[in-house]
Amino acid sequence: MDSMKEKLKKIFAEKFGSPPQLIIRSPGRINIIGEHTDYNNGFVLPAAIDKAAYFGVSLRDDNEMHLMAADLSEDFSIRISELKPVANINWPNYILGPVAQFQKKGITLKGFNAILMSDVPIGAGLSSSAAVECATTFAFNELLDIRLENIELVKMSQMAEHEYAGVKCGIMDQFACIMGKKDHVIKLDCHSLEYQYLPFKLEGYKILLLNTNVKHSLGSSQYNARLEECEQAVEWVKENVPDVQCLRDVSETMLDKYVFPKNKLIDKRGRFIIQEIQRLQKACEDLQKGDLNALGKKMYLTHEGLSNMYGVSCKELDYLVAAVKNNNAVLGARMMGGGFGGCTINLVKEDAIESITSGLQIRYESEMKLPLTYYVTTIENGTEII
Ligand code: GAF
Repeated sequence: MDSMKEKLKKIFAEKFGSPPQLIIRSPGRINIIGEHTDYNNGFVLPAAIDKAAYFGVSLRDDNEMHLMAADLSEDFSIRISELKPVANINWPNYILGPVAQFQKKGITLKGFNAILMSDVPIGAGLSSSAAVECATTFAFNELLDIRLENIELVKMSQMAEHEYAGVKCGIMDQFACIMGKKDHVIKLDCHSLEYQYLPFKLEGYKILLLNTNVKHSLGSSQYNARLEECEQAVEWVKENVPDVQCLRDVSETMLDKYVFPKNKLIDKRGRFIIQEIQRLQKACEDLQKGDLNALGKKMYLTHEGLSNMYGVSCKELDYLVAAVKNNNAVLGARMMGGGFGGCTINLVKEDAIESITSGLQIRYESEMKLPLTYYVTTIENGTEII
């Protein structure tokens, strides 16, 4: 963290003449279990991690925004009065989107200079975009002393993703990013937004992320398609059970009666979500009992469901989960995040990491024709000033 901060300060001073007024660290996230449940008003179990976006910013006297993505050596400028999503490059949208959210609240921002650096791998399913959105809302809330509550910043960052990145995401990523707490996972009820921090004690085990290096960008249209499929399932149930608002309110018996006869695919999508919400509740009990074995088994079940029922995996993710499934040193593994690429999350015995990764790298690269990268990650605090 310190070296990123020093590097950012130096680049900022070289580019804009003085160091930034404020530097924010804003983390990526993992999710232990509870995938695609957030936009169905279910529960999720995410945590903020050691990989993060770093955002240095200083106000200007005019209304120009001068942005730089230091890792890409790319610049971008626009006047605040001309704010709109950018079509040909992605990264400015994760800063412009949050700025637009302040404007929507009637809060006019002044111009600013900003530099972005990040060690959250892009397209790896670790929410590199939420990290930047949250860094931006958090920074302006501080810099202009706006005093919005953290939960408001979470919602603004989520809306930025909807409006400037075109992904109708749930609230999990931005919530985990801003609300993360060191060594704890967050059990979040995505309906009421009530949450609870559960200690995540791994004793002898580590969280290993295996990156397929399949960029999950293709997934954004499929992500929105899954959202619509879930809405369709709810609509069919609602015709018969008017109280139902979301899949959280639907039972498998209701699917049997009102969805299965109409469309088998929509039934499978909905059934996965209902089972996943229940699985998460049980997984939290495992965690509270310290039964990591039982938790791990549920992670494998989640993967099976995401792959066979929800249809958001890919051959590379399936390969990596299958490769560790019968290994006694691995308690659980599954694809993580939106899907169609990105990382698997694995709970692995610390002393087995070296042998697992070295063997797997060779096999994966030869069979999938892609490099396999990996990160041993830790759970850290959410977005903060550094
Ligand atoms: C992506 C989304 F941004 C989240 O809101 C969540 O739905 C996740 O996919 C799947 O659980 O990360």
